[in-house]
Amino acid sequence: MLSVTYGVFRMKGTLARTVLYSHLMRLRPSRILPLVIFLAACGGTDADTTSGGEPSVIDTDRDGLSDDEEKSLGTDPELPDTDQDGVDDGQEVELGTDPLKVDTDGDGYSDGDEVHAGTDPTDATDVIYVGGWPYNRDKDQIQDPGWASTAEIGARLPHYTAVDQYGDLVDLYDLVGQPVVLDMGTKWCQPCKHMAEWLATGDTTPVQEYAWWKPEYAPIREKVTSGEIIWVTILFSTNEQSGPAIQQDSADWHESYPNPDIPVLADTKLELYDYIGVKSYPAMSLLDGNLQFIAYSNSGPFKALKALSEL
Ligand SMILES: [Ca+2]
Ligand SMILES: [Ca+2]
Ligand SMILES: [Ca+2]
Ligand SMILES: [Ca+2]
Repeated sequence: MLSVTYGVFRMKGTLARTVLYSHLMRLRPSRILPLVIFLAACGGTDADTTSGGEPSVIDTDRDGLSDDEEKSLGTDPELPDTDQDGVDDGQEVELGTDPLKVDTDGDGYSDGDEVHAGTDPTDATDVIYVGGWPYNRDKDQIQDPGWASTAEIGARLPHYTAVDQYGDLVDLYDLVGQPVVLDMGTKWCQPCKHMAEWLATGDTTPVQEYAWWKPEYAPIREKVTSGEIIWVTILFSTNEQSGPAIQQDSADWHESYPNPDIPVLADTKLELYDYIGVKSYPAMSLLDGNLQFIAYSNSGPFKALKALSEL
């Protein structure tokens, strides 16, 4: 009842208050005009309504909800964003999201991320990435060195977007925060397939035959599964004539070697292929949490695997 009353109080303008007061006070029509004049003289904003002489609409944290409304909702009247999800309490009430829950629809993306990305924070079927990959609201602030920059230790990966196994356009600048493996290969490359088999099943038998494999690399897969690192597989070609990969290749690869934690991207414009300067495959590099190269290679997985095992 209290919040309904305040909801009325929050209606803009003197007229709304006049209607309310005249109703509450059961005024005769002849008394309404003096009341309009009195309320207008009192200032006419919606923050100074009086009832019984007490201030009734105070919004201490200026989040659009009065302190009393916040009391009834259970939100903090002195904190605009009670659940710290990036959406102020007042806006959450307007959107229909829960001001006390970071991820209202439980789809893995916070209310703030969904509002920023433009997906529906109250619909669990509307997600930023079907694959559940991370999202970074601040990605526009990352300094992009551009494709003319050189791939080398310490350099940041240029801003790269590519389509994944589900058809989503993945922005690698969303993946800041943890090390990122760039595992580049082709769909006919045998060692790439064997690596993917290991990543899908956890069985190291397919990779043990290679000179680059060491038993201490086996726990790397656990780090991928736990989200400690993000392994990104990038397919750049569909055939020996180096035609660029297409989205169907990503979908097929994921079907053959499913690992729910690995985005499989198609380098449809050969942007990453040219930037890395791939000479043989798999060509694996490792980026740190700021997407800067810890290990760079245009030929083979040796350096990245070694760096990964030393993380
Ligand atoms: Ca407030
Ligand atoms: Ca919030
Ligand atoms: Ca929320
Ligand atoms: Ca959500």
